[in-house]
Amino acid sequence: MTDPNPYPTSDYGRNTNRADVLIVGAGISGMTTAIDMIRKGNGRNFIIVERGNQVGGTWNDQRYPGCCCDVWSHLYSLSFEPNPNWTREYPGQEEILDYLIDVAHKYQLYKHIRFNTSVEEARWDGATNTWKTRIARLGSKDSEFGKEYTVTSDFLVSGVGQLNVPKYPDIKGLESFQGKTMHSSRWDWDYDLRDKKIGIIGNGATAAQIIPEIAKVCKNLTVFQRTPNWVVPRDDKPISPVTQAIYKYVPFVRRRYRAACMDFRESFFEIIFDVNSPVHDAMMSASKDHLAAQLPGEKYAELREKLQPHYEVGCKRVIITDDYFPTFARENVVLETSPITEITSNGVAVEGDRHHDFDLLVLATGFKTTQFMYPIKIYGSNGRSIEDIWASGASAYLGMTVPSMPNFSMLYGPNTNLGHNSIILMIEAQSMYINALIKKVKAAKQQGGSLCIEPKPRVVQEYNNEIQAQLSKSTFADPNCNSWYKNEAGLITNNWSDTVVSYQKRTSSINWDEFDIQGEGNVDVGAKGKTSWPRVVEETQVSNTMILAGLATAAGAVAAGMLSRGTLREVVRH
Ligand code: NA7
Repeated sequence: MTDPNPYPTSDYGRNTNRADVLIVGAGISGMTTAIDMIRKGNGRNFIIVERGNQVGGTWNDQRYPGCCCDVWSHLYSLSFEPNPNWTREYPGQEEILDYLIDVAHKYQLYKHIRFNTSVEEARWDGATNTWKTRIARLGSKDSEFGKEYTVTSDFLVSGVGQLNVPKYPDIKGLESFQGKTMHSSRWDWDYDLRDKKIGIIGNGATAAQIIPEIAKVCKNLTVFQRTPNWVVPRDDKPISPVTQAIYKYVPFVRRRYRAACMDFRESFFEIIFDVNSPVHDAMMSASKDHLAAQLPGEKYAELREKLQPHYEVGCKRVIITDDYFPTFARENVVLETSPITEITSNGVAVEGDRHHDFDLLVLATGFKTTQFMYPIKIYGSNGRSIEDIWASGASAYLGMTVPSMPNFSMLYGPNTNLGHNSIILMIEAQSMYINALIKKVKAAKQQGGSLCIEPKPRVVQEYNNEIQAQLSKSTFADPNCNSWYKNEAGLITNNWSDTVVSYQKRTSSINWDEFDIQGEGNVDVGAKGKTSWPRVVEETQVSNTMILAGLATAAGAVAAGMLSRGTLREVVRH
């Protein structure tokens, strides 16, 4: 008998483009989902498509000077891939990217990833219970094989996140500027900043990192601020080689430190959800004191007034920095608060008939955050588009699943962003939940069937009513400020409404009654219609006092043991 398939092929058909799971995006979300497939027994039959040329998602895109994370490095890492070697308390972009590249290598993710590849459109095929996803080849040689192809998968995962597509400001004349223009997330390092006149539009978390760096080298810098931000001290410092060694060889200490970081950050939740809490007041005072200390005296009174926000703290992302305010004391830096009227061929005009000339215009104007999945077109059961489902604002059950979108999940989707803690904690919880959904679809396939699983619209509606009611009491809802957390209608589509721990608890089981499940092979994968798994416990479980008491007791027991052995030896000797 002749072998019908004499050439070895990969499970995740490289040439046939057939896989159990298609993951869109090789950032932290896509990587974590893929790694959990491997770790949780869902196999390696997955393809990851990535528009960029490297893993890392936002950490591969944000290459601007000064780019770093505003969450401590030991908390901004995967719980199952701790990194004792972080060199600073707050990690820089390149160090985070290095970490993610190492993790991708460790789990051999590169062989699954197709870089320079863009998802154009995904359509659910109800006849076969599969997704057909149209992929464009962006690389020049690759596209000689054909500009597009289709991947067929049983499950589709979006890991594109919320900070993926740059938002260019809608300002008259932007196209007419003849100098160099750069969006912050598309930095051109070949452009020499020395002796240049630079304008930067925006003063959010990104601009606050760029401004101190470029001010040091450019001729002059004008910062266009529309709304001031709450800024608090950062207190970043290197982590010494000795401390790194302790974290490496005494992992308990590192875990303890991470738990302490987690506890501290979780306590910040009250700043946003209880304006009467002492921690809310403390945050406002810390910010005001920071401003007064960094720009002191009468000389800077006018500057301080311009930089002082007049809305609830937490409504916009609080900025954590020590070098932002002092930059405005530099001779070569100007804070421009008059509204921009127009961008001209050689600069920016502001109200009051004034004009600033520039060589470079930096657009630190954020991302298209409320148009989740943009610009990918997705059509679910009966051809219904996600745009149609989200006509009045994006929403998803637990931020992951969407009615009429079978066998589909998102990470870092609607209402899962945090104002107070590390997003990686949320992503890990989502990845485990999504892997439980994938497991059920795979189990049906192994039985020779196929399933179609989507959340019940009533469940999703009730869930959204609940979280929106909670969010309406938060500082995110303050009508005196706009932020990337809300859509144009003012609906908070981006942020989670509670603590990380509450999200972890809520997403550590699936109640299958909450889903419409159709098709053959609906294998019971859990007890009482529910599948559960342990959440990743990050917070402190046992107090330091108890640990010290435990250590004292243990030390006492050891000492007593040694003493009695010594006494015994003495007895034997005599
Ligand atoms: P953000 O936080 O969305 O900030 C965008 C900034 O750009 C903000 O200061 C805006 O002013 C300003 N902006 C946007 N459009 C305009 C126009 N048309 N005119 C003037 N100013 C404008 O983006 P970032 O990149 O800083 O940060 C995003 C997240 O990335 C951050 O929170 C971290 O989680 C990482 P506004 O405040 O709206 O008046």
